[in-house]
Amino acid sequence: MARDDALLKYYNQRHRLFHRFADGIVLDDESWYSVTPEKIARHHAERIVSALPRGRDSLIVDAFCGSGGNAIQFALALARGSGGGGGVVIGVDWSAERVAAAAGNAGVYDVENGIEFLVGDSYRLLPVLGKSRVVDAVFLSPPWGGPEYVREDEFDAEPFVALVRLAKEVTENVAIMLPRNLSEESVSELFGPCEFERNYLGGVLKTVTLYFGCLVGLAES
Ligand code: MGP
Repeated sequence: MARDDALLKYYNQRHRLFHRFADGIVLDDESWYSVTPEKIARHHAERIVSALPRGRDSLIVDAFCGSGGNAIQFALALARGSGGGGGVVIGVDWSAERVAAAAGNAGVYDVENGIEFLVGDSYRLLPVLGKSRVVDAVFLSPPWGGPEYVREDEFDAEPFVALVRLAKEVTENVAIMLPRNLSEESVSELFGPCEFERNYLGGVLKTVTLYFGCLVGLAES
């Protein structure tokens, strides 16, 4: 890690990514720069879980689960009963190695029983899951093309319009995490009605999240 200058800045933030980093968290190169920092992932989870129907178990699909940063927080929020019930998370990633790391990372947070991991392409798996399970929410944190996204003045989210549409065929309750240089003005034109949220860490803007369906306009944390 120390040999790779590009990843060193993420390594230096490792306890912000996972506060239990030292207990055995494993990340591959892509996860270092794309995992959601824990406080932001916890916020996503609290907000989404608290918006789901009460009185029954919920199913949340984390369609690009990577090394598990968001899936772990969803499982913790469901276990805390933040939505009034329990439930399960399905985490999907195309990389078997990354899924194995995510499963181990879930064990570090004692939520390995709260997450079912699938290896595969979410563009293919989402429609299958939608037909076979009642999915309450889909969370999307897709690859943005690497850390170079910041070089553009404005991020073009058009390539993700079809992904959001695909997820909405599974459930109206969709959230997608996108780069901080996405302009709020472009969003309604591209994605239609949704809520645009800026995610700060230590006063610094890190990412933005768009919410759809019943996830709009709820809990602050
Ligand atoms: P960053 O801009 O690469 O890092 O990513 P940072 O710490 O803001 O660096 P700085 O030098 O610009 O200050 C910021 C956050 O965006 C990361 O912590 C990830 O949560 C998220 N992120 C970054 N990338 C490249 C991706 C990506 O490709 N996909 C997803 N889903 N999230 C990403």
